[in-house]
Amino acid sequence: MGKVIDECVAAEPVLAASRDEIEALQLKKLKWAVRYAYDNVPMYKNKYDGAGVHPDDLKHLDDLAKFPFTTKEDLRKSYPFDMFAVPMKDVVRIHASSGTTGKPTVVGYTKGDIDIWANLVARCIRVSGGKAEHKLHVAYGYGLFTGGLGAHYGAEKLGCSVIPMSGGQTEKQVQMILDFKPEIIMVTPSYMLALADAFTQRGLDARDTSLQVAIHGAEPWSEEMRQEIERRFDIDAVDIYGLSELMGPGVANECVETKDGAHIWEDAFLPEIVDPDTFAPLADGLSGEFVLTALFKQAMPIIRYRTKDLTRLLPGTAFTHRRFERINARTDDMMIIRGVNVFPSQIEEIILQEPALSPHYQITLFKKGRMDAISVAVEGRKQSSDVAVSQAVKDVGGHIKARIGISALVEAQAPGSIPRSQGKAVRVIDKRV
Ligand code: DLL
Repeated sequence: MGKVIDECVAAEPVLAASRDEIEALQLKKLKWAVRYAYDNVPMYKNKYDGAGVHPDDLKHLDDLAKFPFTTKEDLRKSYPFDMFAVPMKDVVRIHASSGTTGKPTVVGYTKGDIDIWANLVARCIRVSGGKAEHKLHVAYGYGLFTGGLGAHYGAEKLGCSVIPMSGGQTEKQVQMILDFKPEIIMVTPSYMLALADAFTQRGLDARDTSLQVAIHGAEPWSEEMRQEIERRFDIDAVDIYGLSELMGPGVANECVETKDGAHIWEDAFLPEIVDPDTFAPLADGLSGEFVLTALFKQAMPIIRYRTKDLTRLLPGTAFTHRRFERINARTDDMMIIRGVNVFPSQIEEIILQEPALSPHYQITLFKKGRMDAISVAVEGRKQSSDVAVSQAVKDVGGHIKARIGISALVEAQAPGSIPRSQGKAVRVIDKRV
């Protein structure tokens, strides 16, 4: 075991609890959570009564599969506060996620919920190698989005000196990093790459900054992107996962010493994988939709939430809490082009394997006559020759055809012209409607 792992386990022995201990703890908390949801939120009572299940039926962890799922639709129907289980006087924070369509989903927190959230994010920072003596630059957006404040409270809890920069103002971000010399940064991976470009534009080498660790999440990112970030900043980059419905960032985090996938904090959440078509539970190791239950929430209980994220559960390594495979696709980001199922991450993987291209890209879906068509805008790196870029463009088109089975119009744009993300990257523009 490495030093960080040892220190984390010493601070929180639950990270090394045996499977039996974890499952016993989960069962105890799960019984509480399901009963609490049933007793305090009419949506759960109606759903469970309708399905003929009752909190008393929960004797083993497997019994949870008898209970209906909770979906984004349930949250939308409860807009804004119908899923709150406590009176407003006990709610100390409200967040909302905008989503791409329809009403936002709203999440409330009691003081106790915020405390647990902060402790879990503090744990995430610790397993990433963060310590109380570090300065931590938060470039996730502050506001209704959970990223900024979630990271902030966790970092403060650990005792870090927090720099609450929020997203955007790229020039100022660079200046603050140069002047305040943070050791840690929490930011989306796509914005981290935009920051790398901003350093280069100023004639600076991003490898010379004080940064040692980046904690990236809120959007999918590939192993190739990790390597690019680590190389350009000469740092360790680790994965943090979360979603507002469950809490925010901090549901899971990768250990900096193993970098082999995020550990789900199983003392606070119960993960399941279900078949995305039949919704039947799947065993560990099999890929499907990630379903999560929060075992502690008071203001807004969440039982069996269908995240739409696709992954599979893996055994613990650094810690006994299970890991999951890096999330690079969602059930709702699948594009169907002339009958072929395509995920943006498949195209990203191909682009990032071309050394002459920058990691920035944008996919556009459009109509060509009655048929769906797809174009992919890529950029050459500044130092790449025109010949190398046009060969790379050809290769990307060829690989998309060969590996995915569709014809895409691949076009190179001038370096710097593809819009840079300031938070979550927009990878697909749909012009078909
Ligand atoms: O993105 C919370 C968060 C903030 C997580 C900062 C990590 C860091 P939402 O806006 O509700 O919450 O979006 C949640 O983002 O269901 C995934 O599809 C995606 N996502 C989050 N983290 C990762 C990750 C925040 N590490 C949705 N890898 C989730 C891939 C991620 N996708």
